[in-house]
Parts: sequence; structure tokens; C-alpha cells
Amino acid sequence: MSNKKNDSEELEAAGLDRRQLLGGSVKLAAMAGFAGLVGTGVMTPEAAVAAAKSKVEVAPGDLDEYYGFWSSGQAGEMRILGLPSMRELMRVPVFNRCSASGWGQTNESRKILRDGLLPETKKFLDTGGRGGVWTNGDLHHPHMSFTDGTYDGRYIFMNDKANTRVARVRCDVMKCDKIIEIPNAADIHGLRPQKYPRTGYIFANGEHRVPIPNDGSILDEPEKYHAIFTAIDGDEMEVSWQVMVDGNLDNVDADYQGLYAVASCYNSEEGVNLTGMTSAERDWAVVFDIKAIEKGVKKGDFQKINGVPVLDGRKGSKYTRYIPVPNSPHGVNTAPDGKHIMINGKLSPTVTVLDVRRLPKLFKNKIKPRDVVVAEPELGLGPLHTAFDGKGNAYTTLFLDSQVVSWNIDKAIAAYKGKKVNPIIDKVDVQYQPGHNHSSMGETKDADGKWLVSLNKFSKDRYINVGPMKPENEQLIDITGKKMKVLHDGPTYAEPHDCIIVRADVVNPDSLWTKGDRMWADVSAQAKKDGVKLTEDSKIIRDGNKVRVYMWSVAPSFSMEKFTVKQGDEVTIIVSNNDAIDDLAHGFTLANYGVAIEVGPQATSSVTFTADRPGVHWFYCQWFCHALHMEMRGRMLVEPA
Ligand code: CUK
Ligand code: CUA
Repeated sequence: MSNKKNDSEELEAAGLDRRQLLGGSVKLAAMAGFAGLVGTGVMTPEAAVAAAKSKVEVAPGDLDEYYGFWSSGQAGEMRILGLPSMRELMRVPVFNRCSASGWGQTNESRKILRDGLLPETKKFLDTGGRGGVWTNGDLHHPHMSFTDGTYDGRYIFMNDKANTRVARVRCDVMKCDKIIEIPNAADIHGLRPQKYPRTGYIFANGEHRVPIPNDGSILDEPEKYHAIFTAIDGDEMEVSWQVMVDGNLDNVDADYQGLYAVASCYNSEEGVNLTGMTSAERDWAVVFDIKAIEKGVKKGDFQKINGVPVLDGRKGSKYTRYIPVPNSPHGVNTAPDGKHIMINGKLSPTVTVLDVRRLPKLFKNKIKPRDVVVAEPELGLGPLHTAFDGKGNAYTTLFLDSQVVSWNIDKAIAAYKGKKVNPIIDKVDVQYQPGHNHSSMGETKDADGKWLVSLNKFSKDRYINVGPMKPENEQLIDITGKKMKVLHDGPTYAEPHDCIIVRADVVNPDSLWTKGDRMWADVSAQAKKDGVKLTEDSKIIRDGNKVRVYMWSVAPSFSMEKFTVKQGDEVTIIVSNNDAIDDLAHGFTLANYGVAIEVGPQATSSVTFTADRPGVHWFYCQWFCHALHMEMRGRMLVEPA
């Protein structure tokens, strides 16, 4: 029995039918946690399971063909998976605090978490016991840097919706090296790198409208709130320029020509509550003319706010165009054909297809905004995001239908012109309520049409019950044939929104750190001043009540068996891991001081704390590194004041 049928039955039981949902009640259903109405799962036939297994099973010792870079939503970290096995390989702390690695505690990570913040945010974090850095984040959109329309393996960029930041992960070591707060904007959501000629800009949407400046001088006057579109220089990690728009900003994508970026706006009404935000029949997609904006910046056609040029891109501006689309659009996805950009309907059962080749004419006012639309296929209920196979087909998630629909772009265009063709190729049930989906290399010109991942918001009955809080469910789908095949369920915790699937040969991380890496440039400089050679010396430098303890480690010991400080001293521990063997990480945990840091092979890490607890405190290595790992420890002796 198909899941779809179950859905309909349950809908009817709830007094709703599918058609009704196309009208007004869909909004309410969507907002009221419609998920509760969906039926139970389908049993995959045994034969299919066996066939599926052979395709997705990566035998012990064998390696995956693709990297998956995953967001984790409110968990704040980036995750690395292998595909097709869907094994989780690594977690990369970014906006969160990590107990294992000391991210958020080491001096190196705190510098990254703090340096790029606005002065008023630093002030805020220094008061009220907030500890100087944010410890939470909401990471939705990880995307790799591009060169010439495809991934180049340099960086992965990502947003923080919770605290209005954009971060960058270095792909050589898979660690975050820069985080900046975006001024003037509120709550960065949609984020995509420029695809051509290279990244270049990172485009980032401030989702929520706020007064500028948001200092309390304007409060309950929503007509004076604004949403801000930001272009960040991805090499320097600095804001290049911003554009103020009408409405709000949700998702964004860039074209393959380096000329335009397109963002979706679900709240053209500029409402501040649910009714207000969903009252209009139509919202819009905003198109940004990158070259015109750059010219405007050069000519000084902006207001400088918080040190950043802000251009006026509201309706009537030469920098933007507003293309009406059905109410409350969500995902924006550029097709690998380089010609089409999809605006996913969310509350409308349609996806609106824009032809980027018509945009120059639109900016010259030779055509009307809706003339850019070349197709608007009706696909099913709740289209959120679309992925591509590079063969002219698109794969759209249907949140309310709990399905993925595959459809042909050319046929959708023909149907829009009035031809009697059905663009829909196939629909497959997913469990349940998919948000993003992503195909292998699908957001690049090298889309290869092999795999699709559907990131489903609910798992319900797919796993043994773990209590009221359940994992989400991410499914791997084979898209090599006409019929999509769900081959694998992958549980995951709070709450991956998005992912990218990158061919393994594009990503070439190092196995060891390079001595003197810029990640610990501050400590290297301090060591030089102290006359200490980081990887050779074991030394205690006293500088008033500041004490710097330099040590190194080689499995299974630290170069210092003990050190003595005075109660009240500000102590900095600097540990260099001299092991140059693959996978030989050490750590430094200081018991009953709340201190724990990772020290990767050939890396140096440091941590600073006040030694205000007298007594004997053991420090130990928390990464199991050797048969004598338990013995890898030493003592900090704190003399009472
Ligand atoms: S959003 Cu989450 S399902 Cu933040 Cu990309 Cu669409
Ligand atoms: Cu070093 Cu355990």
C-alpha cells in the first residue's frame, strides 16, 4: 500500500482533502505541524532491499566515492559524510561549543569566534556572564567555493541564522578559520557562493527585517524595518557591499555567468505575524545585477552604515528587479544548464522557472518581470528545494506530500507554451516531509546524475523509538534510472537543512598539520618573544601573574611531568604535538578545571584560564593514542595564595 494513499485517507479523516489544501487551508496546515497527519511507512520488498544493498554498501575497508558536507542546523556544526555509504566521518565545530576539541575554549578558536564580531556585539558578549563568544549557532547552508562553475576544493562557506554570521572552513585541514558577523542585516539565512569566474563573492540573505540601526530608536514601526542582501569577499572574509530590498529575503543562488544573483522573498507584505506574512497572493524573487551594483559602489551611490556601503535596491532601483511569483516561495536553485533558475513554491504547488538569458532585457526594461518566467509546472504540495542531474531533469522535494518528484525542464517549458506534455517523470515517497535535497555535484556544471539525498524533517516510525525527540531521516536515492529508488535511511540529529555532495577527487585534505600553520600564528609570535622554540622547548615563562607553560607531546608522554603556579595566576598552556604519524591526535584535559583541547598531529594549541583552585590537578591526554595512553598525564600544582 502506498504511503500517498495513507496520506489521503488521513487527510480525509481530518476533514481535509488534497485539493482543498491547494487553497487557503494549505497555509494553516503547513503552519499547524501538518506532519502529524501523515501515515506510516511502506515496506520495501525484500528483493529490492537486496539489490539496493549492493549499490550502497561500501564494504569494510573500502572508501566512499563522494564527500557529503552537511549542515546541522541548530547544532551549529558542519558534518562530513561519505557517500554512498552515508557514514558520518567527522564533525567540524563552527558555531557551537565542542567538548571533545575545545572549540570555543582554545585561544585559537576563541580568536576566530570573536575577531569578526561587531564592536557592540563584543561588548554585549563581555557582559551578563556571556563569556565573550557565542556558544550557539544555526547552520543551514554549507557550500563549497567554485572556480569556473564547479567546486574547487578550497573552502566551504556557511551561514549562522541565529547570530547573523558567515563562516568559512578550510578544506586542507577541515577546520573553520574565519567567522564574521554581518552588520545591518538580521539573521543570515540563504547563502551561496558565486559560481563564475570564481568565488569571489558569497551572497548572504538577512532573513528578518529590522530597523537600521537597530538600537532601540525604532521599535514597533514595522514599516521602517529593512532586509539586507550582502556580498562578502570570500578570500578576505569582509563585507564588500550590501543592498537594501523591499520584503524579506529567504534563499539565494547565483548564475553561471557571474552577472546575477536571485533571492526568494516570502514576505512581500512585510508583515510581522503569520497572517500578515501570508496575506498576499503573490510574493517575488529579487534579482541583483552584480555589475551594476559594483559600478554603483565605485561611483559612491551608497550610504555607509557600520562601515559598509549599503545601496538602495528597493523597488524602482536600477540594481534590482522584482519578479512576481506565487505566495511564499522558498528554495532557489540554479540548473547546471546555466540557463534556468528555479524558485520553489512552498505554499504554491508550483516551481517557477526563470531564464537568466532574459535578465539583461529585464534590466533594460524591454520586457516585463513575468516575461522572465519560462515555465511554472504544478508538481505537488509543498515544493521546497530542487536538485539536478545534469541531463535536463530536476528533482523537487514536496514537503506536504512527503515525496520527491522528478521532472523534465524542457517539457515544463513546452507545457508552459501550451503544448500538451507532462513534465513529471516520477514521484517517490520519502519518509517524511523533505526539506532540502541535493544531487551528486548537482549545484555545479559537473552534475553527474548518480545520487540524490532527501533530507527529511521527520523520521516518525522509521527507527526504534528513542523517546519524544526523534532523529530526522536522510534518504539516499538512486537517480540513474527513470524511476527513483530509495536505497538507504540515515538517522541524523538536529537538524541538517542542506548538504552538498562532492566527488572525492575534488577534496584533498592533508593528513598532518604543517608546523607554524597560521591557525596558531599568535602563539608562534608569543613563543618567539619568549625565546621559546614551540616544538623543542619545555619552559615556564612568568610575566607578572601571567604564566605561560610551553610543552610538547610525543606518545605516550607530555614533555613536562609537572608544573607549579600560584593561586590566582592567569595560566596559558601551549601544547605542540610532535607526532608526525597519520591519525595520531593528542589532547590536553585539565581535571576539575573545565579545560579540554585537541592537539592534532604536528599542531599547536593553547588555552588560557585562571588557576583559582589550589591543589594538585592532573592533566591527561583524552585522545586514545598509545598502549600507554592512560599514563600520558602530569600534574599542575597550584600553591595557595
Ligand atoms: S532552509 Cu531549511 S529546509 Cu534554511 Cu535552506 Cu529550506
Ligand atoms: Cu596522547 Cu592519549
